[in-house]
Amino acid sequence: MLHNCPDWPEAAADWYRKNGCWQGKTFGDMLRERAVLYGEHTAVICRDERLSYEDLDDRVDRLAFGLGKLGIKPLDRVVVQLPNIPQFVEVIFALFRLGAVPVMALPSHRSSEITYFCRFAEAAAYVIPDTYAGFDYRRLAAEVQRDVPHVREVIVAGEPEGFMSLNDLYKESGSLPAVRSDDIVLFQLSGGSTGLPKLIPRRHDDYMYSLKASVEVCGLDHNSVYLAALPAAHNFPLSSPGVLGTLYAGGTVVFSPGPSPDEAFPVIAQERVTITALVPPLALQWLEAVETRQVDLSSLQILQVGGAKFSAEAARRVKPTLGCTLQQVFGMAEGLVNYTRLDDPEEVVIHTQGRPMSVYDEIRIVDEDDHEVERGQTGQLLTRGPYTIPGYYNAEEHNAKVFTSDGFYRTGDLARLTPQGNLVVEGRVKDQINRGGEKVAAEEVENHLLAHPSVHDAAVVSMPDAFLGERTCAFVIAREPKPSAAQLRSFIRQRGLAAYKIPDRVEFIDSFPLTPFGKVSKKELRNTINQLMMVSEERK
Ligand code: OOB
Repeated sequence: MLHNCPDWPEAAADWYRKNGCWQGKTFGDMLRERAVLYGEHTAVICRDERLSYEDLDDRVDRLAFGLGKLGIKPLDRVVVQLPNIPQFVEVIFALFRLGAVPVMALPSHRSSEITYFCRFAEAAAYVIPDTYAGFDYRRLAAEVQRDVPHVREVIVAGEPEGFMSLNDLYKESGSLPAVRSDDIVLFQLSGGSTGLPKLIPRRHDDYMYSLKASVEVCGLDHNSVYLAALPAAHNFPLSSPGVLGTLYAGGTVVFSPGPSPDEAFPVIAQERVTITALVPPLALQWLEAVETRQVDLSSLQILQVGGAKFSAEAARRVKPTLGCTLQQVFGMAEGLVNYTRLDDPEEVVIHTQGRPMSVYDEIRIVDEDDHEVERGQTGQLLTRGPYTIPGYYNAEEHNAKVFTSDGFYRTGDLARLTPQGNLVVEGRVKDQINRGGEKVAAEEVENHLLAHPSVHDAAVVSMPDAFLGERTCAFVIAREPKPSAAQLRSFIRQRGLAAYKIPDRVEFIDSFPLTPFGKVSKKELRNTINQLMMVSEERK
Protein backbone atom coordinates (compact mmCIF):
# COMPACT_ATOMS: atom_id res chain seq x y z
CA MET A 1 0.00 0.00 0.00
CA LEU A 2 1.23 3.51 -0.79
CA HIS A 3 1.11 5.86 2.16
CA ASN A 4 -0.55 9.26 2.12
CA CYS A 5 -3.27 8.25 -0.34
CA PRO A 6 -6.62 8.79 1.39
CA ASP A 7 -8.96 5.81 1.10
CA TRP A 8 -12.74 5.63 0.93
CA PRO A 9 -14.47 4.99 4.27
CA GLU A 10 -14.91 1.26 4.77
CA ALA A 11 -18.72 1.38 4.56
CA ALA A 12 -18.56 3.17 1.19
CA ALA A 13 -15.95 0.75 -0.13
CA ASP A 14 -18.13 -2.23 0.92
CA TRP A 15 -21.13 -0.68 -0.77
CA TYR A 16 -19.26 -0.12 -4.06
CA ARG A 17 -18.00 -3.70 -3.95
CA LYS A 18 -21.38 -5.14 -3.07
CA ASN A 19 -23.02 -3.29 -5.94
CA GLY A 20 -20.48 -4.52 -8.47
CA CYS A 21 -18.70 -1.22 -9.11
CA TRP A 22 -15.38 -2.48 -7.82
CA GLN A 23 -14.81 -5.94 -9.19
CA GLY A 24 -11.41 -6.75 -7.74
CA LYS A 25 -9.66 -6.78 -11.09
CA THR A 26 -6.29 -5.23 -11.94
CA PHE A 27 -5.25 -3.62 -15.22
CA GLY A 28 -2.70 -6.37 -15.75
CA ASP A 29 -5.47 -9.00 -15.51
CA MET A 30 -7.73 -7.00 -17.78
CA LEU A 31 -5.21 -6.93 -20.63
CA ARG A 32 -4.51 -10.64 -20.18
CA GLU A 33 -8.22 -11.44 -20.44
CA ARG A 34 -8.61 -9.28 -23.53
CA ALA A 35 -5.64 -11.05 -25.15
CA VAL A 36 -7.39 -14.38 -24.58
CA LEU A 37 -10.69 -13.07 -25.91
CA TYR A 38 -9.47 -10.99 -28.85
CA GLY A 39 -6.10 -12.64 -29.72
CA GLU A 40 -5.18 -11.49 -33.20
CA HIS A 41 -7.57 -8.57 -33.32
CA THR A 42 -5.70 -5.25 -33.66
CA ALA A 43 -5.28 -3.44 -30.35
CA VAL A 44 -3.03 -0.52 -31.34
CA ILE A 45 -2.21 1.21 -34.61
CA CYS A 46 0.37 3.93 -35.12
CA ARG A 47 1.35 4.82 -38.69
CA ASP A 48 2.44 1.49 -40.26
CA GLU A 49 2.76 -0.33 -36.98
CA ARG A 50 0.01 -2.70 -35.84
CA LEU A 51 -0.10 -4.60 -32.60
CA SER A 52 -2.59 -7.37 -31.95
CA TYR A 53 -3.95 -8.02 -28.46
CA GLU A 54 -1.70 -11.08 -28.21
CA ASP A 55 1.38 -9.09 -29.28
CA LEU A 56 0.58 -6.28 -26.91
CA ASP A 57 0.06 -8.65 -23.99
CA ASP A 58 3.34 -10.42 -24.72
CA ARG A 59 5.34 -7.20 -25.15
CA VAL A 60 3.86 -5.81 -21.93
CA ASP A 61 4.88 -8.97 -20.04
CA ARG A 62 8.42 -8.81 -21.35
CA LEU A 63 8.74 -5.11 -20.63
CA ALA A 64 7.35 -5.57 -17.10
CA PHE A 65 9.95 -8.24 -16.51
CA GLY A 66 12.71 -6.05 -17.96
CA LEU A 67 11.68 -3.08 -15.82
CA GLY A 68 11.68 -5.38 -12.79
CA LYS A 69 15.20 -6.56 -13.63
CA LEU A 70 16.25 -2.94 -13.87
CA GLY A 71 15.19 -2.54 -10.26
CA ILE A 72 11.72 -1.02 -10.58
CA LYS A 73 9.71 -2.48 -7.72
CA PRO A 74 6.00 -2.64 -6.89
CA LEU A 75 4.74 0.75 -5.63
CA ASP A 76 7.73 2.62 -7.12
CA ARG A 77 6.61 5.80 -8.84
CA VAL A 78 7.69 6.36 -12.43
CA VAL A 79 7.11 9.66 -14.21
CA VAL A 80 5.96 8.79 -17.74
CA GLN A 81 6.11 11.56 -20.32
CA LEU A 82 5.42 9.92 -23.66
CA PRO A 83 3.54 11.24 -26.68
CA ASN A 84 0.92 9.25 -28.60
CA ILE A 85 3.02 6.25 -29.65
CA PRO A 86 2.48 2.51 -29.02
CA GLN A 87 5.21 2.51 -26.36
CA PHE A 88 2.92 4.74 -24.29
CA VAL A 89 0.48 1.83 -23.90
CA GLU A 90 3.25 -0.74 -23.41
CA VAL A 91 5.01 1.27 -20.71
CA ILE A 92 1.96 2.05 -18.64
CA PHE A 93 0.62 -1.53 -18.82
CA ALA A 94 4.07 -2.91 -17.96
CA LEU A 95 4.13 -0.66 -14.90
CA PHE A 96 0.55 -1.67 -14.03
CA ARG A 97 1.57 -5.32 -14.24
CA LEU A 98 4.59 -4.73 -12.08
CA GLY A 99 2.52 -2.84 -9.52
CA ALA A 100 4.66 0.27 -10.09
CA VAL A 101 2.78 3.53 -10.43
CA PRO A 102 3.06 5.84 -13.47
CA VAL A 103 2.73 9.58 -12.92
CA MET A 104 0.98 10.76 -16.08
CA ALA A 105 2.97 13.80 -17.25
CA LEU A 106 2.05 15.59 -20.48
CA PRO A 107 4.52 16.06 -23.36
CA SER A 108 4.17 19.85 -22.91
CA HIS A 109 5.52 19.79 -19.34
CA ARG A 110 9.00 21.17 -18.86
CA SER A 111 11.65 21.15 -16.13
CA SER A 112 9.63 23.08 -13.58
CA GLU A 113 6.74 20.59 -13.66
CA ILE A 114 8.78 17.42 -14.19
CA THR A 115 11.29 18.19 -11.44
CA TYR A 116 8.42 18.80 -9.09
CA PHE A 117 6.59 15.56 -10.03
CA CYS A 118 9.80 13.53 -9.63
CA ARG A 119 10.59 15.10 -6.30
CA PHE A 120 7.09 15.07 -4.83
CA ALA A 121 6.31 11.53 -5.96
CA GLU A 122 9.86 10.42 -5.04
CA ALA A 123 10.06 8.84 -8.47
CA ALA A 124 12.55 6.05 -9.13
CA ALA A 125 12.52 6.47 -12.91
CA TYR A 126 11.50 8.81 -15.71
CA VAL A 127 10.39 7.62 -19.18
CA ILE A 128 10.71 9.94 -22.20
CA PRO A 129 10.83 9.96 -25.99
CA ASP A 130 14.15 11.03 -27.53
CA THR A 131 12.68 14.03 -29.28
CA TYR A 132 9.12 15.07 -29.96
CA ALA A 133 7.69 18.20 -31.60
CA GLY A 134 11.18 19.65 -31.97
CA PHE A 135 12.09 19.23 -28.30
CA ASP A 136 14.89 17.03 -26.99
CA TYR A 137 13.63 15.31 -23.83
CA ARG A 138 17.08 13.90 -23.04
CA ARG A 139 18.29 17.41 -22.22
CA LEU A 140 15.35 17.85 -19.91
CA ALA A 141 16.06 14.46 -18.31
CA ALA A 142 19.69 15.38 -17.64
CA GLU A 143 18.53 18.52 -15.84
CA VAL A 144 15.92 16.57 -13.86
CA GLN A 145 18.36 13.87 -12.84
CA ARG A 146 20.88 16.46 -11.69
CA ASP A 147 18.25 18.12 -9.47
CA VAL A 148 16.53 14.95 -8.27
CA PRO A 149 19.18 12.24 -7.79
CA HIS A 150 16.74 9.58 -6.59
CA VAL A 151 15.51 9.33 -10.20
CA ARG A 152 17.83 6.38 -10.79
CA GLU A 153 16.83 5.54 -14.33
CA VAL A 154 15.96 7.61 -17.36
CA ILE A 155 14.42 5.36 -20.00
CA VAL A 156 14.24 6.58 -23.57
CA ALA A 157 11.86 5.47 -26.32
CA GLY A 158 14.17 6.08 -29.30
CA GLU A 159 17.85 7.07 -29.35
CA PRO A 160 18.98 6.82 -25.71
CA GLU A 161 22.21 8.86 -25.96
CA GLY A 162 23.75 7.51 -22.80
CA PHE A 163 20.48 6.79 -20.98
CA MET A 164 18.71 3.44 -20.83
CA SER A 165 17.05 2.34 -24.07
CA LEU A 166 13.43 1.25 -23.70
CA ASN A 167 13.97 -1.18 -26.57
CA ASP A 168 16.56 -3.08 -24.55
CA LEU A 169 14.12 -3.73 -21.74
CA TYR A 170 11.87 -6.20 -23.56
CA LYS A 171 13.34 -9.33 -21.94
CA GLU A 172 12.15 -12.91 -21.85
CA SER A 173 9.28 -12.94 -19.42
CA GLY A 174 9.41 -14.50 -15.98
CA SER A 175 7.32 -14.31 -12.86
CA LEU A 176 5.82 -10.99 -11.86
CA PRO A 177 4.63 -9.82 -8.44
CA ALA A 178 0.99 -10.09 -7.38
CA VAL A 179 -0.84 -6.77 -7.68
CA ARG A 180 -3.90 -5.86 -5.63
CA SER A 181 -6.95 -4.19 -7.12
CA ASP A 182 -7.11 -1.72 -4.24
CA ASP A 183 -3.58 -0.53 -4.98
CA ILE A 184 -2.92 2.75 -6.79
CA VAL A 185 -2.81 2.14 -10.56
CA LEU A 186 -1.61 5.60 -11.61
CA PHE A 187 -1.34 9.22 -10.61
CA GLN A 188 -3.30 11.72 -12.67
CA LEU A 189 -2.41 15.42 -12.35
CA SER A 190 -4.81 18.04 -11.10
CA GLY A 191 -5.46 21.14 -13.20
CA GLY A 192 -4.92 22.87 -9.89
CA SER A 193 -5.66 26.24 -8.44
CA THR A 194 -2.79 26.39 -5.97
CA GLY A 195 0.93 26.98 -6.41
CA LEU A 196 1.77 23.41 -7.37
CA PRO A 197 -0.27 20.73 -9.13
CA LYS A 198 -1.59 17.94 -6.94
CA LEU A 199 -1.21 14.23 -7.61
CA ILE A 200 -4.44 12.28 -7.97
CA PRO A 201 -4.17 8.66 -6.83
CA ARG A 202 -6.46 6.42 -8.89
CA ARG A 203 -6.84 2.77 -7.90
CA HIS A 204 -7.27 -0.27 -10.15
CA ASP A 205 -10.79 -0.77 -8.77
CA ASP A 206 -12.09 2.74 -9.25
CA TYR A 207 -10.32 3.50 -12.55
CA MET A 208 -11.51 0.20 -14.03
CA TYR A 209 -15.06 1.02 -13.00
CA SER A 210 -14.79 4.40 -14.74
CA LEU A 211 -13.80 2.53 -17.92
CA LYS A 212 -16.67 0.07 -17.62
CA ALA A 213 -19.25 2.83 -17.11
CA SER A 214 -17.75 4.98 -19.91
CA VAL A 215 -17.73 2.07 -22.34
CA GLU A 216 -21.40 1.40 -21.61
CA VAL A 217 -22.46 5.02 -22.04
CA CYS A 218 -20.49 5.41 -25.27
CA GLY A 219 -21.54 2.01 -26.66
CA LEU A 220 -17.99 0.82 -27.40
CA ASP A 221 -17.31 -2.77 -28.43
CA HIS A 222 -14.63 -4.71 -30.28
CA ASN A 223 -15.61 -3.00 -33.54
CA SER A 224 -14.89 0.44 -32.12
CA VAL A 225 -11.88 2.32 -33.47
CA TYR A 226 -10.77 5.15 -31.18
CA LEU A 227 -8.51 7.90 -32.46
CA ALA A 228 -6.20 9.25 -29.75
CA ALA A 229 -5.71 12.80 -31.01
CA LEU A 230 -5.36 14.62 -27.67
CA PRO A 231 -2.29 13.78 -25.52
CA ALA A 232 -3.14 10.29 -24.27
CA ALA A 233 -1.93 10.81 -20.69
CA HIS A 234 -4.77 13.22 -19.92
CA ASN A 235 -7.75 11.67 -18.18
CA PHE A 236 -10.19 12.49 -21.01
CA PRO A 237 -8.39 10.67 -23.89
CA LEU A 238 -7.02 8.07 -21.47
CA SER A 239 -10.16 6.88 -19.75
CA SER A 240 -13.33 8.61 -20.89
CA PRO A 241 -13.50 6.02 -22.49
CA GLY A 242 -10.33 6.87 -24.42
CA VAL A 243 -7.37 4.59 -24.93
CA LEU A 244 -7.95 2.40 -21.88
CA GLY A 245 -11.73 2.17 -22.36
CA THR A 246 -11.22 1.08 -25.96
CA LEU A 247 -8.86 -1.71 -24.86
CA TYR A 248 -11.35 -2.64 -22.13
CA ALA A 249 -13.98 -3.03 -24.88
CA GLY A 250 -11.65 -5.04 -27.15
CA GLY A 251 -11.59 -2.26 -29.76
CA THR A 252 -8.72 -0.68 -31.67
CA VAL A 253 -6.75 2.39 -30.57
CA VAL A 254 -5.27 4.50 -33.35
CA PHE A 255 -2.59 7.03 -32.44
CA SER A 256 -2.61 10.19 -34.48
CA PRO A 257 0.65 12.11 -34.82
CA GLY A 258 -1.30 15.18 -33.71
CA PRO A 259 -4.84 16.54 -33.41
CA SER A 260 -4.85 19.00 -36.34
CA PRO A 261 -7.13 18.27 -39.32
CA ASP A 262 -4.09 17.72 -41.55
CA GLU A 263 -2.77 15.04 -39.24
CA ALA A 264 -6.01 13.46 -38.06
CA PHE A 265 -8.32 13.45 -41.11
CA PRO A 266 -6.22 11.07 -43.27
CA VAL A 267 -5.91 8.67 -40.32
CA ILE A 268 -9.68 8.69 -39.75
CA ALA A 269 -10.26 7.86 -43.41
CA GLN A 270 -7.59 5.18 -43.58
CA GLU A 271 -8.33 3.34 -40.35
CA ARG A 272 -12.12 3.89 -40.42
CA VAL A 273 -12.10 5.60 -37.02
CA THR A 274 -15.49 5.47 -35.24
CA ILE A 275 -14.94 7.73 -32.22
CA THR A 276 -12.56 10.45 -31.09
CA ALA A 277 -12.26 13.17 -28.46
CA LEU A 278 -11.34 16.84 -28.80
CA VAL A 279 -11.19 20.02 -26.75
CA PRO A 280 -13.41 22.88 -28.03
CA PRO A 281 -10.74 24.88 -29.96
CA LEU A 282 -9.79 21.76 -31.93
CA ALA A 283 -13.43 20.95 -32.61
CA LEU A 284 -13.77 24.48 -34.04
CA GLN A 285 -10.71 23.89 -36.21
CA TRP A 286 -12.16 20.60 -37.49
CA LEU A 287 -15.51 22.26 -38.26
CA GLU A 288 -13.73 24.92 -40.32
CA ALA A 289 -11.38 22.52 -42.06
CA VAL A 290 -14.03 20.10 -43.21
CA GLU A 291 -15.80 22.85 -45.19
CA THR A 292 -12.78 23.40 -47.42
CA ARG A 293 -11.44 19.94 -48.14
CA GLN A 294 -12.38 16.64 -49.62
CA VAL A 295 -12.25 14.17 -46.76
CA ASP A 296 -13.93 10.89 -46.00
CA LEU A 297 -15.07 11.07 -42.40
CA SER A 298 -17.99 8.71 -43.03
CA SER A 299 -16.77 6.15 -40.49
CA LEU A 300 -16.88 8.66 -37.62
CA GLN A 301 -19.93 8.02 -35.44
CA ILE A 302 -19.14 9.97 -32.27
CA LEU A 303 -17.22 13.19 -31.67
CA GLN A 304 -16.67 13.79 -27.98
CA VAL A 305 -15.96 17.38 -26.97
CA GLY A 306 -14.92 18.31 -23.44
CA GLY A 307 -12.31 19.73 -21.14
CA ALA A 308 -13.77 23.22 -21.45
CA LYS A 309 -17.18 24.65 -22.28
CA PHE A 310 -18.25 24.04 -25.87
CA SER A 311 -20.41 26.89 -27.13
CA ALA A 312 -23.95 26.04 -28.22
CA GLU A 313 -23.35 27.71 -31.60
CA ALA A 314 -20.42 25.42 -32.35
CA ALA A 315 -22.17 22.37 -30.85
CA ARG A 316 -25.11 22.90 -33.20
CA ARG A 317 -22.80 22.63 -36.25
CA VAL A 318 -21.24 19.27 -35.41
CA LYS A 319 -23.87 16.91 -36.81
CA PRO A 320 -24.62 18.79 -40.04
CA THR A 321 -20.93 19.51 -40.74
CA LEU A 322 -19.12 16.37 -39.62
CA GLY A 323 -22.04 13.96 -39.98
CA CYS A 324 -21.55 12.36 -36.55
CA THR A 325 -23.16 12.48 -33.13
CA LEU A 326 -21.79 15.05 -30.70
CA GLN A 327 -21.20 13.93 -27.15
CA GLN A 328 -20.37 16.64 -24.61
CA VAL A 329 -18.07 15.45 -21.86
CA PHE A 330 -17.64 17.32 -18.61
CA GLY A 331 -15.12 15.49 -16.50
CA MET A 332 -12.22 15.89 -14.15
CA ALA A 333 -9.07 13.91 -13.43
CA GLU A 334 -10.26 13.62 -9.80
CA GLY A 335 -13.13 11.40 -10.95
CA LEU A 336 -16.67 12.46 -11.91
CA VAL A 337 -17.36 12.31 -15.65
CA ASN A 338 -20.63 13.54 -17.17
CA TYR A 339 -21.71 12.64 -20.68
CA THR A 340 -24.60 13.63 -22.87
CA ARG A 341 -26.12 10.34 -23.98
CA LEU A 342 -26.06 9.18 -27.59
CA ASP A 343 -29.88 9.16 -27.71
CA ASP A 344 -30.41 12.47 -25.92
CA PRO A 345 -32.59 15.01 -27.75
CA GLU A 346 -30.62 17.55 -29.78
CA GLU A 347 -31.35 20.39 -27.36
CA VAL A 348 -29.78 18.45 -24.48
CA VAL A 349 -26.68 17.61 -26.52
CA ILE A 350 -26.24 21.21 -27.61
CA HIS A 351 -27.06 23.06 -24.43
CA THR A 352 -25.87 20.83 -21.57
CA GLN A 353 -22.72 19.10 -20.42
CA GLY A 354 -24.55 15.86 -19.75
CA ARG A 355 -25.15 13.87 -16.61
CA PRO A 356 -23.01 11.64 -14.39
CA MET A 357 -22.09 8.34 -15.99
CA SER A 358 -22.88 6.23 -12.92
CA VAL A 359 -26.04 5.92 -10.86
CA TYR A 360 -23.69 5.80 -7.86
CA ASP A 361 -22.33 9.30 -8.54
CA GLU A 362 -23.72 11.75 -6.02
CA ILE A 363 -23.83 15.43 -6.81
CA ARG A 364 -24.75 18.45 -4.74
CA ILE A 365 -25.05 22.04 -5.87
CA VAL A 366 -24.47 24.38 -2.96
CA ASP A 367 -24.17 28.04 -2.03
CA GLU A 368 -21.22 29.64 -0.23
CA ASP A 369 -22.38 28.18 3.09
CA ASP A 370 -22.58 24.66 1.66
CA HIS A 371 -26.40 24.73 1.68
CA GLU A 372 -28.04 23.11 -1.31
CA VAL A 373 -29.52 25.66 -3.71
CA GLU A 374 -32.95 25.23 -5.22
CA ARG A 375 -33.12 22.94 -8.23
CA GLY A 376 -32.22 24.90 -11.35
CA GLN A 377 -30.20 27.53 -9.47
CA THR A 378 -26.48 27.90 -10.10
CA GLY A 379 -24.12 26.93 -7.32
CA GLN A 380 -20.85 25.16 -6.56
CA LEU A 381 -20.72 21.57 -7.70
CA LEU A 382 -19.70 18.95 -5.14
CA THR A 383 -19.46 15.25 -5.88
CA ARG A 384 -18.72 11.87 -4.33
CA GLY A 385 -18.83 8.41 -5.82
CA PRO A 386 -17.20 5.11 -6.72
CA TYR A 387 -14.51 6.66 -8.92
CA THR A 388 -14.09 10.13 -7.42
CA ILE A 389 -11.03 10.26 -5.18
CA PRO A 390 -11.48 10.83 -1.46
CA GLY A 391 -8.27 12.93 -1.36
CA TYR A 392 -5.05 13.95 -3.11
CA TYR A 393 -1.69 12.28 -2.50
CA ASN A 394 0.22 13.64 0.46
CA ALA A 395 -1.83 16.82 0.80
CA GLU A 396 -3.52 16.72 4.18
CA GLU A 397 -4.03 20.45 4.56
CA HIS A 398 -5.32 20.94 1.03
CA ASN A 399 -7.60 17.90 1.35
CA ALA A 400 -9.22 19.38 4.43
CA LYS A 401 -10.26 22.37 2.31
CA VAL A 402 -11.19 20.66 -0.92
CA PHE A 403 -13.16 17.73 0.51
CA THR A 404 -16.16 18.15 2.82
CA SER A 405 -16.23 16.28 6.12
CA ASP A 406 -18.57 13.72 4.50
CA GLY A 407 -16.20 13.12 1.60
CA PHE A 408 -17.58 15.28 -1.21
CA TYR A 409 -15.00 16.76 -3.61
CA ARG A 410 -15.37 20.49 -4.19
CA THR A 411 -14.94 20.65 -7.97
CA GLY A 412 -14.59 24.46 -7.99
CA ASP A 413 -17.08 24.53 -10.86
CA LEU A 414 -20.30 26.54 -10.89
CA ALA A 415 -23.14 24.54 -12.39
CA ARG A 416 -26.89 24.14 -12.46
CA LEU A 417 -29.17 21.18 -13.03
CA THR A 418 -31.82 21.19 -15.74
CA PRO A 419 -35.26 19.68 -14.98
CA GLN A 420 -34.14 16.49 -16.81
CA GLY A 421 -31.11 16.18 -14.54
CA ASN A 422 -28.41 17.39 -16.91
CA LEU A 423 -25.63 19.71 -15.78
CA VAL A 424 -24.87 23.07 -17.33
CA VAL A 425 -21.46 24.51 -16.42
CA GLU A 426 -21.82 28.23 -15.70
CA GLY A 427 -18.35 29.20 -14.54
CA ARG A 428 -15.98 28.45 -11.71
CA VAL A 429 -14.88 29.65 -8.30
CA LYS A 430 -11.42 28.09 -8.45
CA ASP A 431 -8.52 30.37 -9.27
CA GLN A 432 -7.79 28.69 -12.57
CA ILE A 433 -7.75 29.67 -16.22
CA ASN A 434 -9.14 27.11 -18.68
CA ARG A 435 -7.14 27.80 -21.81
CA GLY A 436 -9.06 25.72 -24.35
CA GLY A 437 -9.03 22.68 -22.05
CA GLU A 438 -5.49 23.23 -20.72
CA LYS A 439 -5.71 24.27 -17.11
CA VAL A 440 -3.52 27.04 -15.72
CA ALA A 441 -3.40 27.54 -11.95
CA ALA A 442 -3.12 31.30 -11.42
CA GLU A 443 -1.03 30.94 -8.27
CA GLU A 444 1.55 28.72 -9.97
CA VAL A 445 2.25 31.36 -12.63
CA GLU A 446 2.11 34.19 -10.08
CA ASN A 447 4.81 32.46 -8.01
CA HIS A 448 7.08 32.24 -11.04
CA LEU A 449 6.51 35.92 -11.86
CA LEU A 450 7.27 36.85 -8.25
CA ALA A 451 10.66 35.21 -8.59
CA HIS A 452 11.69 38.02 -10.97
CA PRO A 453 13.66 40.70 -9.08
CA SER A 454 11.64 43.52 -10.67
CA VAL A 455 8.22 42.07 -9.91
CA HIS A 456 6.73 43.48 -6.74
CA ASP A 457 3.39 41.66 -7.10
CA ALA A 458 1.48 39.69 -9.74
CA ALA A 459 -2.08 38.51 -10.33
CA VAL A 460 -3.03 36.21 -13.19
CA VAL A 461 -6.60 36.20 -14.56
CA SER A 462 -8.49 34.96 -17.60
CA MET A 463 -9.42 37.12 -20.56
CA PRO A 464 -12.01 36.08 -23.13
CA ASP A 465 -10.81 34.63 -26.41
CA ALA A 466 -12.87 33.66 -29.44
CA PHE A 467 -10.77 30.59 -30.22
CA LEU A 468 -9.52 29.23 -26.88
CA GLY A 469 -12.46 30.48 -24.81
CA GLU A 470 -10.00 32.02 -22.37
CA ARG A 471 -6.41 33.17 -22.39
CA THR A 472 -4.20 34.32 -19.53
CA CYS A 473 -3.43 37.88 -18.57
CA ALA A 474 -0.84 38.68 -15.90
CA PHE A 475 -1.26 41.98 -14.07
CA VAL A 476 2.10 43.01 -12.68
CA ILE A 477 3.22 45.70 -10.26
CA ALA A 478 6.85 46.27 -11.26
CA ARG A 479 9.68 48.01 -9.50
CA GLU A 480 12.78 49.67 -11.06
CA PRO A 481 14.40 48.69 -13.35
CA LYS A 482 11.03 48.01 -14.99
CA PRO A 483 11.02 44.87 -17.15
CA SER A 484 9.17 44.64 -20.47
CA ALA A 485 6.33 42.15 -21.04
CA ALA A 486 8.58 40.20 -23.40
CA GLN A 487 11.32 39.99 -20.76
CA LEU A 488 8.89 38.61 -18.19
CA ARG A 489 7.52 36.04 -20.59
CA SER A 490 11.00 34.88 -21.51
CA PHE A 491 11.96 34.79 -17.80
CA ILE A 492 9.05 32.41 -17.15
CA ARG A 493 9.94 30.26 -20.14
CA GLN A 494 13.50 29.95 -18.88
CA ARG A 495 12.23 28.77 -15.54
CA GLY A 496 11.03 25.68 -17.39
CA LEU A 497 7.27 26.15 -17.34
CA ALA A 498 5.05 24.45 -19.95
CA ALA A 499 4.41 26.83 -22.85
CA TYR A 500 0.63 26.93 -22.29
CA LYS A 501 1.20 28.51 -18.85
CA ILE A 502 3.20 31.48 -20.15
CA PRO A 503 0.96 34.57 -19.86
CA ASP A 504 -0.59 35.53 -23.19
CA ARG A 505 -0.62 39.15 -22.12
CA VAL A 506 1.16 41.16 -19.45
CA GLU A 507 -0.34 44.43 -18.16
CA PHE A 508 1.58 46.70 -15.82
CA ILE A 509 -0.45 48.36 -13.09
CA ASP A 510 0.36 50.63 -10.12
CA SER A 511 -1.77 48.87 -7.54
CA PHE A 512 -4.34 46.07 -7.43
CA PRO A 513 -8.03 46.69 -6.83
CA LEU A 514 -9.06 45.10 -3.53
CA THR A 515 -12.18 43.35 -2.28
CA PRO A 516 -13.88 44.63 0.89
CA PHE A 517 -11.82 42.00 2.75
CA GLY A 518 -8.61 43.45 1.36
CA LYS A 519 -7.87 40.58 -1.06
CA VAL A 520 -6.85 41.25 -4.66
CA SER A 521 -10.10 41.52 -6.62
CA LYS A 522 -9.61 39.25 -9.60
CA LYS A 523 -13.14 40.09 -10.70
CA GLU A 524 -12.13 43.76 -11.04
CA LEU A 525 -8.96 42.77 -12.88
CA ARG A 526 -10.99 40.65 -15.30
CA ASN A 527 -13.25 43.70 -15.88
CA THR A 528 -10.17 45.86 -16.48
CA ILE A 529 -8.72 43.56 -19.11
CA ASN A 530 -12.15 43.21 -20.77
CA GLN A 531 -12.37 46.99 -21.04
CA LEU A 532 -8.84 47.28 -22.40
CA MET A 533 -9.69 44.66 -25.00
CA MET A 534 -12.88 46.49 -25.98
CA VAL A 535 -10.99 49.74 -26.41
CA SER A 536 -8.39 48.13 -28.65
CA GLU A 537 -11.18 46.39 -30.65
CA GLU A 538 -12.85 49.77 -31.24
CA ARG A 539 -9.56 51.26 -32.43
CA LYS A 540 -9.14 48.54 -35.06
C1 OOB B 1 -10.91 17.27 -17.81
O1 OOB B 1 -10.18 17.06 -16.67
P1 OOB B 1 -9.23 18.14 -15.97
O2 OOB B 1 -8.87 17.55 -14.66
O3 OOB B 1 -8.16 18.58 -16.89
O4 OOB B 1 -10.12 19.43 -15.72
C2 OOB B 1 -11.31 19.40 -15.00
C3 OOB B 1 -12.02 20.74 -15.09
C4 OOB B 1 -13.44 20.72 -14.58
O5 OOB B 1 -13.48 20.85 -13.18
C5 OOB B 1 -14.00 21.93 -15.30
O6 OOB B 1 -13.57 23.10 -14.68
C6 OOB B 1 -13.35 21.85 -16.66
O7 OOB B 1 -12.15 21.13 -16.47
N1 OOB B 1 -14.17 21.14 -17.65
C7 OOB B 1 -15.23 21.68 -18.31
C8 OOB B 1 -15.70 20.67 -19.19
N2 OOB B 1 -14.91 19.57 -19.03
C9 OOB B 1 -13.99 19.89 -18.09
N3 OOB B 1 -15.83 22.87 -18.22
C10 OOB B 1 -16.90 23.09 -19.02
N4 OOB B 1 -17.40 22.19 -19.90
C11 OOB B 1 -16.83 20.96 -20.01
N5 OOB B 1 -17.34 20.07 -20.89
O8 OOB B 1 -10.95 18.33 -18.39
C12 OOB B 1 -11.67 16.07 -18.27
C13 OOB B 1 -11.49 14.84 -17.69
C14 OOB B 1 -12.21 13.74 -18.14
C15 OOB B 1 -13.11 13.89 -19.17
C16 OOB B 1 -13.29 15.13 -19.77
C17 OOB B 1 -12.57 16.23 -19.31
